[in-house]
Parts: sequence; C-alpha cells; structure tokens
Amino acid sequence: MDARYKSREIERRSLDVDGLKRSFLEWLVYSVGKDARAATRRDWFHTVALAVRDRLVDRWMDTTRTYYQQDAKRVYYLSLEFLIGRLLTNSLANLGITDQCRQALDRIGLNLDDVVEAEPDAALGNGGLGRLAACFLDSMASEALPGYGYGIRYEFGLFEQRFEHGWQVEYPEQWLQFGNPWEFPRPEVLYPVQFYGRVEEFRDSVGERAYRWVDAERVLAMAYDTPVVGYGGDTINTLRLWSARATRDFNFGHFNDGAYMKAVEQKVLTENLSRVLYPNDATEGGKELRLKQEYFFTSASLQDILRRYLQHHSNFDSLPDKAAIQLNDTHPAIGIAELMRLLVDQHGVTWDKAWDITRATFSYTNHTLLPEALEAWPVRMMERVLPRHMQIIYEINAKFLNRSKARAAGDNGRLSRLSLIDERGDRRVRMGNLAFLGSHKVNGVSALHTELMKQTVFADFHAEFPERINNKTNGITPRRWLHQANQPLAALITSRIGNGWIKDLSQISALAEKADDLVFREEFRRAKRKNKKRLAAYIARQTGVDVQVDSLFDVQVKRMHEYKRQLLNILQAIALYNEMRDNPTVSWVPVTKIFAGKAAPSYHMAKLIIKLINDVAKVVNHDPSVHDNLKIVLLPNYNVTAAEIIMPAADLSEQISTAGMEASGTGNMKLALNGALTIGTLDGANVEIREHVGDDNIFIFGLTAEEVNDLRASGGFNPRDVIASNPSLKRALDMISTGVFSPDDPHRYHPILQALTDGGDHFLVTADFSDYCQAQQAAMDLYRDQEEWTRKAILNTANMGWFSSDRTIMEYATEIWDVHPVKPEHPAETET
Ligand code: CRA
Repeated sequence: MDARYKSREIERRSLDVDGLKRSFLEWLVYSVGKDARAATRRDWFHTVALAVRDRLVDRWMDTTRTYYQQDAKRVYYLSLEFLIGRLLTNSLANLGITDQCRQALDRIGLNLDDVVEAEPDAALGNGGLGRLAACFLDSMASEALPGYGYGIRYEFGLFEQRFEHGWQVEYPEQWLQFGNPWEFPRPEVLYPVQFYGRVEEFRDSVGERAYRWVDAERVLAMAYDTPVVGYGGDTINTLRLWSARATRDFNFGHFNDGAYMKAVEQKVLTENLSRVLYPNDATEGGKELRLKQEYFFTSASLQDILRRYLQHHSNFDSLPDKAAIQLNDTHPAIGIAELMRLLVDQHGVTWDKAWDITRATFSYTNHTLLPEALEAWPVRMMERVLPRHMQIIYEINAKFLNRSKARAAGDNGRLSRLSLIDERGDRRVRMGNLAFLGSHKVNGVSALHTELMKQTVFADFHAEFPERINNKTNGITPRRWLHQANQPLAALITSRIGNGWIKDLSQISALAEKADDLVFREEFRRAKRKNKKRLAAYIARQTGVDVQVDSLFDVQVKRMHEYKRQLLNILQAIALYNEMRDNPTVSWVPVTKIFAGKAAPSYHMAKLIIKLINDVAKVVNHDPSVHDNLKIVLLPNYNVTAAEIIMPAADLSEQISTAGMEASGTGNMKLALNGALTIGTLDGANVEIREHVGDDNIFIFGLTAEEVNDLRASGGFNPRDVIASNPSLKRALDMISTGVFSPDDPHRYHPILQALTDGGDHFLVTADFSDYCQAQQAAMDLYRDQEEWTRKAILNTANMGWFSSDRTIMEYATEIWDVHPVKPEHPAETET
C-alpha cells in the first residue's frame, strides 16, 4: 500500500490532538478544497465535521455488522419528525474528544466555539414530539440498543421565525443549502412507493381471491443515513431519512413524446414530496400531500425492514421476534395497512397470519388528546390516493366489528365509536383507532395523560383490550441537556460526584445532600449566573434589550398555543407592571420575563398573542417608572440551539397549560434538570415532577384536570363574573382593549378579549388568573432569599434523575419491544 495512503488511514482514526490537527488541515484542502488563508468559518465547520465523522465510521460499521451477525432483534422508531439540532458538539462529547478537538483547533488559531456556530440547526420537527424522537435516538445508542430511526429528509425544516413590527413572519429554513457533512447518501438504497391507480381482483395459483394494485404512480424513496453516536462512542446506530426521487422510466416516456419540459416539471412535482415539513404542532391539516408524506416514508421504511429481515429468514413467522416497530403518534399508522398489504399481496401470507404478525410487531404512542390533532383522513381521499389500503382497512374493520358485536349488545353508540370509520358527516378513517387495533401495546407519555386516554379517546378500546394501554413517561437526554448545554453546572456536578451521572442520571440524586452545603450553593449560583450572563448577551444580540443578570429569569419557551397559555403569563406581566408603577417605593424583585416559541403559520390567534407579547414588551421595557425592575423579551426563532442557551439560564420554568391538555411536556424536564423551579399546573409530567422534586420545591397552582372537566361540563362558568371580581385582571384587560399597548390600532386585540369573555374562555385563563398571580408572588418572595432559592434549585436538579430518556427507553425496550442491549464487536481495535 502507498505509504502516504496508509498513514492517512491511521490518521483517520487518531483521537489525539496531533492526529486531529493533521486531519483538519488535510480535510480542508482535499475535501473542502480551500486554502487555510481563504477558509471561512463554514469551511472549517465542514472540515471538522468531516474529520470527526471519519472517527465514527469504523465503529458505526462494527455496530451494524454486530447486529447483522447476531441477527439481533431491532427496534424501528418511525417518526415524521426528528428535531435533531446541531450535531458537532454532540458528536465530540459522546466520542469524548471535545478537549482534544479544542486544542487541535487552537493550534491552527481557531476557536471551537466559533466553528460550532457555523453549523445549521437541523429542525426536522415542530416541538416536543420531534425532540423526543431525537432524545430517544441518543438514548438507544447510549444504552447499546439496536435501534433505527426512520423519517423524512425534508429539504426545508421548520420555518425560520422573524418578527417584523412585532408580527411573526416565516422564512424558509434552508438547512441543506451548504451541504450536510453528517449524512451519507445511499443512491443504491431505493424503494418504489406508489400512489393512486386502482385495485384489480384476480384468482391466485390455488384459485383463491387475490388483489393487485395497478395503474399507480410511482415515486422512489432514496435513503440518507446519519450515524447516531451513543455516549462513549461504542454503539453507533443509524438514522435513515428518505428523500423522494422521480423514477427514470417515468421521465423517459415523456422524453420519447418530445415533451421534455413536461417531463422535467413532473420530476420536480414528484420530488416535492419530501420538500417541506408541515409546520403544525399537534394539529392536522388534512392535506393530501401530508397523507402522501406519511405513506411515503412508512412504506419505504417497511420495505427496508422486511428486506433486512429476509437476509436471515425465509418466512415471516418470526418477524415479531426480530423487529419491533414503534409508531410515533398516528403519522406512520398507515404502516399497519401497508404491512398487511406487503405480507398478503406481495408475499402470499394468509390474512389471519399476517394480522397476528402485524399486531405483534407494531406498537403505538399517543401524544395528544386534542381533538383537532387526532388524524382522520377523508375516506374519499384515501380511496383515491391509497385504494388498496382503503380496502384493507375496511376488511380489518369488518372483522373487528363483527367480533365486537356480541360484547357491544345493547350499546348502539359503542360499535360506531369503535369503528375505524367515522360515519358522521364526510366519512373519515380514524387513524388512532387503526393504530390501536393494529398494535399489541399502546402508550401515553405521562401518568396523567395515560389515565385520560383510558377515560376519553380510547375508553371503548380500553374496555375491549384492558391490557393494551400502558404508560411511558417521557424523558430527556442528559447528554445534550446538561452535559453539553450546561458546562458550568456539569463540571460542578462532576467535581463532586464524578461523571457517572452522564450515563446513569439516577446518580445525580447524590447532589441532594449538598443542598445544605453553603459552599456548594455558592458554586451552584455561580454556574447559574454564568449561564444567565450568556443568555443576557444572547438576548441583547437578538432583541437589543438589556436585561439585569441578577433579575429573576422567568422562562416560557415552547410552541405558541392557546392551551399552553402564554396569554396567562403576559396578563400576569401586565398586572405586575401595574403594581410596580402604583408602588414605586417598594423594593421589587427584578423580573425578566423570557418568552420564545413559534406559532403555526395559519394559527391566527397564536400569532396575535405573539404580537401582544411584543407590544406589551415595547411599552414595559421603555417605561422608566418601573426602574428596570421588569423586562419582557420574546426571542425570535426558538429552536434546539436557542434552547441550549436558554434552559441552563432559567430560574423559573413556566408550565402553565390548562390542566388535562398538555400530554407530557419535556421542556419542563430540561428546565428543572438545569435547576429552574417550576411554576405549573397539575398537568402532563408536571404531576410526576412534583412527586420527584417534592411539593416544597415547586409552585403548583390552578384547577386540576378533573376540576377543568367538571367546570366545562357544568356549563356554568362565566368568565365575565371572574373578571368583574378581580380588579387587577380587569385593569389588565381594559388596558389591552383601550389600546394602551396598541395605540396605532386600539382594536387589534379584540379577538383575544372576545375569546376570554363571550367566547367562554375555553382555556380557563381567567379562572386560573388569581391563583397564578399568587404563585408568582410566592416565587418572587422566595427569590429574595437566595440561599433558600438555591437550596430548592439544587434539589430540583438532584431529583430529576428519573426523567432521563435512558430510563424511558429502557422501559420501552423491556415492556413493549423486548429488545436487548447488544455490545458491538470492534475487531479493528482488538487486532493490533
Ligand atoms: N405537541 C405533546 O403536546 C408532549 C410531546 C411528546 C406533544 C407534548 O405534551 O411532550 O408531544 N404532542 O410526547 C404531539 O405532538 C401530535 O401530538 C407535542 O409535542
């Protein structure tokens, strides 16, 4: 072998400073094609990412080979969203080479923190559901579980949010514009996916009735693989994302007719399939392109899963022993009909056997009870787009309803509620019912949410299949959300209890005894202050507002949604503003209210709330009479990268949804782990956070889910009475309605005021207002006592170990998937 080539081979694996430095210089020239003098920050990012990627590849292949050789049972996580964020810091930290990389760059005269900033934020998701999928990938790899992620390689991620005159404006998020160094295109991994056409009946070789899907349009799904590095770098799993490609034969037909431009146009249209992520969080648009996206990635993934299975097996009997497929919400639920189609139509498996295999293979996670988010596709659309699947769904339904008839005797509504088809109005396929029926396990994402699932959306199914629903409370990865994002605190923790917590977050409970240690408290505060300074600088850069580092950082970061009640928060801010103006001699606890979050582009009310926050901020921030004791900022373009700066810097975590409406929340966990105290309702995982951190270390207020339910059901709730009896609420609303915050357009907020009054205040903002203000007051009072506040903050961090996504993922692995850790064999490293 050419000596130079050989030395490069070794270099590619070297993890020391010299080896890294040499590879950086080599990569910059030979792969990025730049001279060091001309290289931009982005060039260096690509250089470093490619060099780091080199260090993953051997272990990645070892991992895949080990799974293959052992014919290990794999879990496939099917998700329309993966909110990954940046990968460089994550890869370095999980490989354990952050310091070496920093030094190697130093020697070239570069700063790692600057290089990191050139990486775009991969925003292939909307919010909690997509970020959960990304945390799960990290946990599967860190727990050595043979886990694959499957999704769509959107060309445009979640839109970029800017504010223009205080209004949200959306811009395309072109994260792939300069190339993506982490992905490996696999042009040879290509599967056909069909749409439209019709179903033909025929007799098979033994004279049985059979069906084939003909005259369909064909799209190809091409794979792009991204390595997923587990902590320690031992296991490196795969995230496989599909991109739409037009078929070649399809185009050539048109070429022969001479219709060249038409052919190219068709190609572009076909490839639009994977162009853009739908920007709705927990709502469903009912658009045909969305249905096609769902089927596109699900079908390609299933074909890939079956191909892998067939490398070791000649029939499908043991598919459930070798593959567990998790449906992340109903977005991939069409997979149930698709696996039936593949087994029955393409592989000649009998219906009953195929159904047993399907149900034993799939499991489904429900992420919301909001009726507007429960997918229900019009039967007419399904018949047109996926005619064979519609038939299969009818067949599944007929067999199921037939079986249930006996049990449903005497209850007419019951069968129609169990049906996969909603017969009211235009007929629709209920994807939740299909997912439930086609899965052996169905889970909710917090204890409360799972109970409510049993009582509401799936009450009839729960009665029919009492063993099927189970709870898997969400979690977050401590690697990204503490070890990487909060280096000051991570270093402090490690200095006291060692670094075992990074891999096993339950060890963090050892900090609890340090809560009474004055020196530790002081250091804990110092770490928080450092993070607050960083956030203050970020706020100044992004919004031009100067905030006091020692003020109480009160943080609400999440999608803009009425049920999340950013409105409640801003109303309390107005009330506080009034109090401060009324009592200028009181020594107020300075407060900085920090908001961030995107609204779905078509969600007018949420966008109006954004405008309101910006309008209120403008008035408050410029009013000298509050002496800088209150600042309000709404940070633009909230994403994973922004969250990594915000979470470590928060003092107070706002988790104030109307009880019963937030399935779990995961931002609540990130904030508490980073030492913020929660102010929240008994909703979603807040309930379990309270159990873990203790009632004394959290501010709980407001109606419970049961009380919300009763109040709404009674029909007796009158927000006008509540407003009339609460002067500070009334005053805040009057200010909004008289244009104090919108002198240019005094009626701007009429829709909000309308919703809170004549609209009946569905989200019970007025009902919880007074209790919320009291909880806020308690938080401010406590903040005066920095020692006591810090003690509680430490106890929050110490008691959040259970909320690691490692815990969650191991529960899925043992209780749903029956998948076990597999240690990769690394022959290249044991040879020498
Ligand atoms: N919007 C829930 O609303 C939950 C996440 C992840 C959500 C959150 O409370 O933490 O899922 N639901 O489980 C959802 O997307 C389709 O439903 C969310 O992110």
